[in-house]
Amino acid sequence: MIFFRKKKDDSFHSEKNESKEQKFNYGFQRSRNRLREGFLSIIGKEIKINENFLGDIEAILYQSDFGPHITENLLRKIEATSRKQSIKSYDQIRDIIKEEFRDRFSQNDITIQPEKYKPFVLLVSGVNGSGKTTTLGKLAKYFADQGKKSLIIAGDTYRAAAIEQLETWAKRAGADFIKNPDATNPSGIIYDGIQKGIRNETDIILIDTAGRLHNKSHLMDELSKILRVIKKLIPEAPHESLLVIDGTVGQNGLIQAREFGKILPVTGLVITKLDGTAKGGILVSIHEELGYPVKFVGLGEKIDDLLPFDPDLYTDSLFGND
Ligand SMILES: Nc1nc2c(ncn2[C@@H]2O[C@H](COP(=O)(O)OP(=O)(O)OP(=O)(O)O)[C@@H](O)[C@H]2O)c(=O)[nH]1
Ligand SMILES: [Mg+2]
Repeated sequence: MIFFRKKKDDSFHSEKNESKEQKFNYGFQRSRNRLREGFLSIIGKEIKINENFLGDIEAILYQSDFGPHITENLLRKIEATSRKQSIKSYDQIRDIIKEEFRDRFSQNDITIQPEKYKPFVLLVSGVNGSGKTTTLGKLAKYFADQGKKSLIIAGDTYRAAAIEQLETWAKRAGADFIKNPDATNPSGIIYDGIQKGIRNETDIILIDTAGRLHNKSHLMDELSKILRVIKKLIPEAPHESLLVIDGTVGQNGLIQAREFGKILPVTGLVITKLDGTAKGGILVSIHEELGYPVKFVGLGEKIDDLLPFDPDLYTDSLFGND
């Protein structure tokens, strides 16, 4: 078992001090451009709500992956509104969409209250390559910015490179780090790590796990075991269990992710790589499909590119707010 404490390394932090509005705007740039392209023929022009027009809107929303349910709901709303008042502009359509999204996310509670427990234990899980390790590093930085002391546990004992990757993130975030390069399963290191965290009065313990596919039963069993190990030391932990989902994956990734909820008490989602897709509507689809709150969004590869999800900023970034 190897444990180190590091001073914060500032060289990896973004130089620009962008606001969260700017980050959302930048992260959803591709998606916004795609939607703008779709809406180009109606922006600034007088429109007429008819079947053709609704068909066009449907195609645009589909292309951005808002999914059939949400798209249909929006079309119905536009139609219903047009029966009560005349809809003549894109701005009015946009307002209807915004209102719908506001409703949809009104119950989306992103609150994470690390001060409620000490140590506060946060676990990440998800399929291979979804962005777990990166997210964990970014979270350590997020909590460090709030003056919290974190310990990262390298719970991915399958890939040697995973430990190094995580160690680099821990250094960047100024977090303590615990690993065991010789371990063949994660239980021991997680057990040791939590004990260490308790002893050192760490505020937050962040546990990384290996990527796994839902149909690999031994790996899914291992998740149950991880849960048992955590609970053995702190029965009410993990206080936060975040399922990390790649925002660029299709339905398959979603189906896999759903299986995690059968084993872990998932408390929320982190949707990553949203900067890498023009189909930003996928976020609403994933939320709808899995039913967990979206707590954070990954909008880039830098350490500051993980942001608490904000439905208003999300909608403004997609549809504009001018
Ligand atoms: N553009 C972008 N890339 C991201 C984001 N989050 C993660 N990545 C990239 O996605 C790739 C995979 O990230 P990891 O954090 O290693 O994913 P993981 O889930 O830990 O992978 P496994 O441990 O192998 O299952 C890396 O190249 C990351 O830089 C994001 O929000 N935006
Ligand atoms: Mg990883």
